[in-house]
Amino acid sequence: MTSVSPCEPVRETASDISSMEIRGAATIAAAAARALGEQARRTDAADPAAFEAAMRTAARHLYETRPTAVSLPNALRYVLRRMEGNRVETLRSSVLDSVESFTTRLDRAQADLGAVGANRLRDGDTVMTHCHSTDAIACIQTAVEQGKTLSAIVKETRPRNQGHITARELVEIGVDVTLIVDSAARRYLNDVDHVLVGADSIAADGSVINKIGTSGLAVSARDRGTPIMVAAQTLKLHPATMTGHTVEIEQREETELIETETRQSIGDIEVRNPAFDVTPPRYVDAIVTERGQFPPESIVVLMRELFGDGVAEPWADDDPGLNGDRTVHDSDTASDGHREEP
Ligand code: RI2
Repeated sequence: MTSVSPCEPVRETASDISSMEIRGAATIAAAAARALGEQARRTDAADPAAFEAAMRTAARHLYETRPTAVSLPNALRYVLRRMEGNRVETLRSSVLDSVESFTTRLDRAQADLGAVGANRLRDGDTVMTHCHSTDAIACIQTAVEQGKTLSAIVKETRPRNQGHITARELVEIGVDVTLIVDSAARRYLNDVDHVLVGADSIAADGSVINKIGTSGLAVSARDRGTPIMVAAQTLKLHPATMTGHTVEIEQREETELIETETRQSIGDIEVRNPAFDVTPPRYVDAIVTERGQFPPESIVVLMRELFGDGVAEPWADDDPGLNGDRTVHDSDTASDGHREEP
């Protein structure tokens, strides 16, 4: 099997995803799909087999960037599964069509999800956020567009402070924002009507894999009786978890936490920087999707409807089935996939 190097836009997108220049599960998915479109446009393949091989190589390159957000393999799967034709030109146009339909569906899903989530928010409510999620922001934005006045307590979300992005976007849409350090969350939970977070992956058992710190926040919120709402379009459903696979929790660079010099001045320590954690379903009140809201325990029904029972890995030369190589690093499980819907 010939192996060609991915085109420049694919390599750039992959590098930007790894470095988190491109971040957020939905944004990563859209960028990966667009990069596949660029690969299709630029592939100068002599025959259909060479074209397909080039597409698979590009998809693998993108797949290997970050392991936790299932939106990435789901996006790659959506595009590659619709690649069809027995001429290079037909294959190319099928990829370009599916990239376009994928991004259109993504936008529509987020708008529909926003409307569902907005119904849970009442005029005058205060929401606590963690990290930055476009799905979560969509709920708040729709509620504001409906004429509701909302306030937000925004956790800064160490180590990369994505809370600053949330704060800026919420200010732009007219929400009163209070920024807090992560460790102040419990203190402010009494002032909050909802905890609202996004997700990188949702497992078949309803576990939510999201930015590190989500699970601690959920436990504290449950203790205070504050409802926890997860905004996650179905692109975040992880179909491989239906067959018992688990989700790898990304470990990022130590330097995100501490500068090398400071670390050396402390002495011989280990530094761990997991990017995500797993919130068990018992701490989650509702998973809000574009298909409606679900108690976490029933998300598997939607997952079966969307993915069936099997999940392929169409970027592998022998397509052995998704995520066989992915291991779990957390005590709870989560998983990966997508059939007709992104
Ligand atoms: P949307 C982010 O991960 C956060 O964990 C966020 O909750 C999740 O992606 C979903 O984002 P990271 O890429 O798809 O910042 O809702 O590590 O935008």
